[in-house]
Amino acid sequence: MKLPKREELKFMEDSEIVARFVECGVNLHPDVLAEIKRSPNKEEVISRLINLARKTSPSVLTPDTLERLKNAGTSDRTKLRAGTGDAASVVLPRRKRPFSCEYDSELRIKKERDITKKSYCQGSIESFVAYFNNRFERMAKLLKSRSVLRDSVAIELVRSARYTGDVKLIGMVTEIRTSRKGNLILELEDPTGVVSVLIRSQDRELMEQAKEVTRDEVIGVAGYMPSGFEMVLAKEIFFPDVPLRREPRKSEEPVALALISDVHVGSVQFLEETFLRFLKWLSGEVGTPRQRELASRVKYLVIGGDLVDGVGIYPEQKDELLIKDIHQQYARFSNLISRIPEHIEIVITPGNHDAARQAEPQPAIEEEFAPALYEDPRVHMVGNPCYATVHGVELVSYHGRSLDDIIAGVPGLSYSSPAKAMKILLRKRHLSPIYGGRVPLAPELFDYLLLEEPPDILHMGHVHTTQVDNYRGTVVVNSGTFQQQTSFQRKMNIHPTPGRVPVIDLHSMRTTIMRFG
Ligand code: D5M
Ligand code: FE
Ligand code: ZN
Repeated sequence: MKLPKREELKFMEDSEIVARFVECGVNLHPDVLAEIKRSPNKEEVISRLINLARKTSPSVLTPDTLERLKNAGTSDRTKLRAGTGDAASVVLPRRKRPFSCEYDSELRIKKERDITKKSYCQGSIESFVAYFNNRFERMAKLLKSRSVLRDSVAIELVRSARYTGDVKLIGMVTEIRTSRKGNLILELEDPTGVVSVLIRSQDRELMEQAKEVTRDEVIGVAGYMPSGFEMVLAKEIFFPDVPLRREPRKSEEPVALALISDVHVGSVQFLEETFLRFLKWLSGEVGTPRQRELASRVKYLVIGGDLVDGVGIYPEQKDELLIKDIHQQYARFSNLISRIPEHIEIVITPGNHDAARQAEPQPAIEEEFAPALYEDPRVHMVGNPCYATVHGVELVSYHGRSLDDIIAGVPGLSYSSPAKAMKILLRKRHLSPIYGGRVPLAPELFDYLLLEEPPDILHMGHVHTTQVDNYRGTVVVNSGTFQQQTSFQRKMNIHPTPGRVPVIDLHSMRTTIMRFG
């Protein structure tokens, strides 16, 4: 095979840079091209220049436009020196407009449900009391709206007045223990008191249900208080759940939503080739006619956290990092994102590997670490969880860290079927109920993790396994990863499914899993 000469290689690189700009409808002045090539951080400079071009829409990106970028107060890390000259720019033909361009964007991010820039959390005892009160009140209201629990009473009543007979209660589970005889005892608390609830091991069906109960969630119990007994004997347990007959909302327009997460840029296991194939498909460059048709309908992309691998996330992580600087990791990520076609709107939430507060709810990734993402007019940088309406369809996107606790705590669950764990969280109407487990919870005055309304789409990631399911009309999606199995995951017996992307047609609400791996 004949190897390309040095000049040819260099030419390929130039045309690649030029093509990146042309894809966004901008031609590049040769001086600017030369400037980009001189820059020590090409990745970041290219994506930031593309962002600038997107905002100002010049037909040619000239040294003058560059000057404006410099004056816009960008950080020193990415400043470019502008050159001069009047050589002709390189012109390439523009691509055909994809189908989804025919429809206006209809994305509303519910900022009132986003913690970004409004954390009041102080971490004091009082704030924990206020946080759990907010959770209890709102969850109790959800439970009370179920007809079966309308006649529930305050715990104080069964505790004080030597109560006997049938009783219905709503309370927060403060403790779960197994008795010597194998019965299950739940401590249930409401603002008026605490009571023990006994689930007998011989009540097989009830025991099965009770296995799903976790600490700090709010449940309803129907039971019986025998005379002279200190505990309520449970007959039934009620989770807030999702109504059985609920008509899921649909979009009038035939547009589609792609969901990804856990890209882990910077990790030696990041599958860049696979990710590039995904980007090529989004751009309509690869795939069967049907796959291209679907790509042309993708109008939204949600990225549910773990954009990069981060630095110092776990011991010995350094050995598994290809890019060891967090800024550089985000620069590379932004560069990849800048290749996404113009017409796609992008929602980005943080995960536990990202540069954001670790405690949930997480505010958006900090601007200082990912300036290019903030400059990109197509990108919405939001918190975790994120609540949004897309063409009338209610979407909740949550990174999914609580799945670790649910999978570890509920028997019969595994990392290979995350949708089961996600359905349990839907039944609990809470994204991250357990305090003091693996998920750090911030005691905000408002519980941002509570699912007040059942969503039409529940999106999570974190477990690196793609799976799609439906629970009572809610599309339940785990969007997998673009990272190969890590040594830690090998030890934990976790087998990721990288390169699979769920795409939801918002009109039919059908999901297609695209495979790029
Ligand atoms: O999580 C990637 C995968 O690794 C996900 O399946 C959870 C699992 N994981 C992460 N941390 C832990 C701990 N501490 N225990 C058990 N399993 C874990 P990522 O967030 O991408 O690192
Ligand atoms: Fe991850
Ligand atoms: Zn994660």
